[in-house]
Amino acid sequence: MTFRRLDRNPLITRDDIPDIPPHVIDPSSVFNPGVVKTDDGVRFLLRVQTRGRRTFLVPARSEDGIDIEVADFVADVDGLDAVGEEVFHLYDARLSVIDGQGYAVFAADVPGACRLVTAKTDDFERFEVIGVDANEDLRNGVLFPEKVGGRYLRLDRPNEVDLPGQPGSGHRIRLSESDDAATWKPVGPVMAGRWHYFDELIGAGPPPLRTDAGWLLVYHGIATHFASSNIYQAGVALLDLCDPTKVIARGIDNVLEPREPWELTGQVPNVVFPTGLVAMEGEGRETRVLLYYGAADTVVGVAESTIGALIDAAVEGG
Ligand code: BMA
Repeated sequence: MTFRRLDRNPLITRDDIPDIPPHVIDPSSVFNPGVVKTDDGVRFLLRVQTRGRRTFLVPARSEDGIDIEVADFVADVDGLDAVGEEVFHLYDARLSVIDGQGYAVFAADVPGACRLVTAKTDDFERFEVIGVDANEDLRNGVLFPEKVGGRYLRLDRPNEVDLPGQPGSGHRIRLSESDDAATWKPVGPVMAGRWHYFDELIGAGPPPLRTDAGWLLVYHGIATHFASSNIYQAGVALLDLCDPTKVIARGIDNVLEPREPWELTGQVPNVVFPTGLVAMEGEGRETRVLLYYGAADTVVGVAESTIGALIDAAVEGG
């Protein structure tokens, strides 16, 4: 078993979210957290959904990644006007620190599409928009935690697949690059969904972690079962350190799938949606990692593994 769920699950539920009038009062759900380890502990940006199905981003922090202190305010995002369209929801933040600077990449639902919005931050509480991919329908944008070949790199996921009655989805993860983390251009495809198997539709999960074996990427894979019931799982792959369009290995099996009652039932059933992967104590293959994920679009779950176990899961049968 690659991931072991911690006993303290679900880690964050709506009961942990304080009322923040007038925005957040007795919310419906908290899920898909952005997570990053900083010099100042583990920082989170929680996706909180109200009973009006409005989305607010609430910061949280933790020393050990488990005891979480949730802020009593919503995060500020300045400069959203740059999107140039009405933004219904800003969500599924992926957080990074690159050369000491904090970043977030958000998905932004606009009429008929989804944009990626990149923002800078010094405290993971206030964000300033620096770039918008205005002409593309994309989701699941994640930054690499360091520049590669002098450039910022990002994994993103074009929304090219129509699901009946649902927002656009996608079946390929792409690499993009940037000189300034604001304006992005595509480099090439990284990996595609595998029809008939666990990961028919895919998207990057948390920002990749550097390992000696390559960039360790946890991604989400969706089994569509002919659209009768979508099952969201987590898969793992290794990308070449110098050229991440090259997939070194990719596991055949998922490494986490909905099994617990709080993953199987909720606002959207059968969903584990990984968005944070943090290296804790230890060295090399023994490094302990914590995976944070939205469960059933209702709560936040956490599971632990090691770098070595995840590399093995990507390589075995991959
Ligand atoms: C995806 C995204 C996620 C969500 C998941 C399951 O397409 O919209 O934000 O958690 O579906 O509903």
